Amino acid sequence: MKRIFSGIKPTGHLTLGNYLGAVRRWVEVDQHRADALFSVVDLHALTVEHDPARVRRLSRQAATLLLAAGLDPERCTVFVQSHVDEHARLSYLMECVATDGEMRRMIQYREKSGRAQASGQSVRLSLLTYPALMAADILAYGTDEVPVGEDQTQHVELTRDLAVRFNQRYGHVFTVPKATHPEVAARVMDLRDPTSKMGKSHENGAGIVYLLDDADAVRRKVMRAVTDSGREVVHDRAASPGVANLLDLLAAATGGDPAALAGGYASYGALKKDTAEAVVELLRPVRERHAELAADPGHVDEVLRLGAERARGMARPVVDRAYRAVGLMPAL
Ligand code: AQP
Repeated sequence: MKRIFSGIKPTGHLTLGNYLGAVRRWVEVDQHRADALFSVVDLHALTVEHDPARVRRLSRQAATLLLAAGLDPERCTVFVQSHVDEHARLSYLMECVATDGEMRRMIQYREKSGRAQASGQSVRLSLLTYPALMAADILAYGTDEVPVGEDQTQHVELTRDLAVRFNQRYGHVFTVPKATHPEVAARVMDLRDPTSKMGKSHENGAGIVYLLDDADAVRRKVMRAVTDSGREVVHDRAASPGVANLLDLLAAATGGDPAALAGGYASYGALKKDTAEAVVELLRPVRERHAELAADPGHVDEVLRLGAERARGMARPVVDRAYRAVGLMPAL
């Protein structure tokens, strides 16, 4: 059976981008077709300035939302990254295989370090080495596939390179994984700035639909989405990114094809209205189930405890093998 691993960072409230780009497919497809692990990758949240209490709160909320969205702990493993020491253990070996140059080439590093510097913050070393930890997350489980949004493609490519390099140098230890993406909405764009992705850590939330937004907030954000000065509804990401984004969202929420849907609209207003209602209906069951689960934190804790136990059992032999392969002496 195929092994799948993917994760989500508790750097902010989960967004519609996270849902359509990743979580929905984990729920509807991945957990049924493979031995799948899904993790709240909290160590990654420490690579930028953060409030410890907020990270803790968001980690629990993210785990609760994954269950609310439909991940079934009977079918897949849901856990928190920092509960499984093997991630940090293997990350160090990945740093010993990776080069400084390939880390610096990562788009996410360039963007986030640029943002930190622009706001007068120092850039954490862990932001640079982040892809080594992400490679460890994936490789520790002998992962075949990594279902992610398109923004993560470069990191998965680097993971592949590191796995191949490690295997060539030290003998075969790691499965070489590949990234998979959803067919529609692999990149959901910010409603107010449709040339940049909808990201949960962005400061201005006006263009971001959060999974826990109520129906009125969703409607308000979609109705205020930036379109353009034209009138015609066409699906053209280069010429009309805001309109294309709305069509992508509508298609992802209703199951249609974005270019075909465009033909049914004579105005941006009507498109926005239908998109808003489709998103409200898409998120309604997730929000309702989240409220039920949040009222029973003991249940979520137990799911995470069992998930970490299972994940540890899978990762430990792989990481021990990697430690032996590079020449480290086994513990006595
Ligand atoms: N806008 C998006 N469209 C499609 N997929 C997306 N993903 C994230 N945003 C979009 C996918 O969701 C999964 C988990 O994402 P993450 O937690 O690793 O990243 P993030 O939500 O982008 O988090 P950050 O820390 O808040 O980053 P920035 O600063 O960019 O906003 C991944 O599979 C991701 O592809």
